[in-house]
Amino acid sequence: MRLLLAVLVSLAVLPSVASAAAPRRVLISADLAAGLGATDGSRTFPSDVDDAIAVAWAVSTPGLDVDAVIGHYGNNEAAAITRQTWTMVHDVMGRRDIRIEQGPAGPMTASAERGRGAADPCVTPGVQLLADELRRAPATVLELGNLTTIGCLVRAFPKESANVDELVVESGRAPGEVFYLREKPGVTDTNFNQDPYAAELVLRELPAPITFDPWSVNSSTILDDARLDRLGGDTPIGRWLRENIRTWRTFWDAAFQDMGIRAWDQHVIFYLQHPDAYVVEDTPWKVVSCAGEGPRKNASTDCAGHGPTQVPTLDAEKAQLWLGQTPGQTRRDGIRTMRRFRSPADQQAFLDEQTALHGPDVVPAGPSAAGRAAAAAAAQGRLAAQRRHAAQRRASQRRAAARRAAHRRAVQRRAVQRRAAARRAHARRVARRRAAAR
Ligand SMILES: [Ca+2]
Repeated sequence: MRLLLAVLVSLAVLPSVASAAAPRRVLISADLAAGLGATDGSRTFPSDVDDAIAVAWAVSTPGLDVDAVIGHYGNNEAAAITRQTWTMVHDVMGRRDIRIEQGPAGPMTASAERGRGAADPCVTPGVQLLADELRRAPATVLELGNLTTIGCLVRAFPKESANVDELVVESGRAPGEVFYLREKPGVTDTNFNQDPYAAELVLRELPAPITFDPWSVNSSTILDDARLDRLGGDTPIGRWLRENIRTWRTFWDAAFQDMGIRAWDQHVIFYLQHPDAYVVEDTPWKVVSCAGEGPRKNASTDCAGHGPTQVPTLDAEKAQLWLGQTPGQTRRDGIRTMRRFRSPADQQAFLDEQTALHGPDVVPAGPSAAGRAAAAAAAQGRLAAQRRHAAQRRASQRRAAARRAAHRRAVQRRAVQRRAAARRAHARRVARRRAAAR
């Protein structure tokens, strides 16, 4: 997810699929911190909740087969995050078949600067688990936080990293894009900024396609209070999520008056289920360094939003990831970014399916009217989405069939022409032989 540096609030924070056919095998790396407070003494704000909603949604979705979740530093400390992931996935959702381990507790940047060794953040059960799972079979990897886990995989397990079939990441921005929320600046791309070193390593060296869920998408949609009040319906995970996002809602509302919360990481989950719901483009990329001198540190750099009047929260920004055409860009096959929803109906489906936590583990139980309404809404949302995607698949199949038919006709036409030409040439040879015989 994404996050933010805060703004008017002393320190706000926030950190930050395939369908039909066989389920898509998925491994998730995340900083799932819903319900956690300030555990390291340096924070005064609660932790963002989007990873929890995203992971619960992925685990509940029939088209996704989640085999492992790695908990790492970001929205909170790695150990607390990993414990919270166990609680939610194993205890509340009852999915003890999903393996969970602790990943990096800090950025690769630091280890790169001080040289590797005992404090190397990559030496963790979580990075090992990710490598083990990839050795077992290829999988799609989702990164809902900073890219340290994946950077560690690339560096320590290059062979296994070749088994990533696609990496989907919540991070990035258009070139020069300044982040505003309710017209307030000062927010940053927290996932990228926590470890630009690992992010650049992954961009350069991971062989798989990488798809980004950038600011224009991840900040685009608010889960409003009415939806949050019925998130997950009358189920254990629904009740747990509603309980554990309460503090964050209060905090967020005070900071941004959003009347709800932003759905940052959740786009990664919806994209896997409905890739056609977004406009996705191949993109060049560039890491823009925000390092600078003087009391305002980076006020003279090219980073978006920086300058003599920049808000203080951007003083700590290390670098920005620009996805799009820009001087000094790097281009590599397979780097893609979502730009926006394809249509308002797609955005509506994103909200509806997420609110229902669409999936077999989330069957609203009991006689409550709210539960029945949520079930009906969920069923309707699923049906509408299935119809829409079936229609898209049929249209796509018709176009492919038309292309194949045209190709067959062209091949047949050329074959007929070749045979006719051969017959004419043969007739000419026969005529010449006869003329010579006479
Ligand atoms: Ca996150």
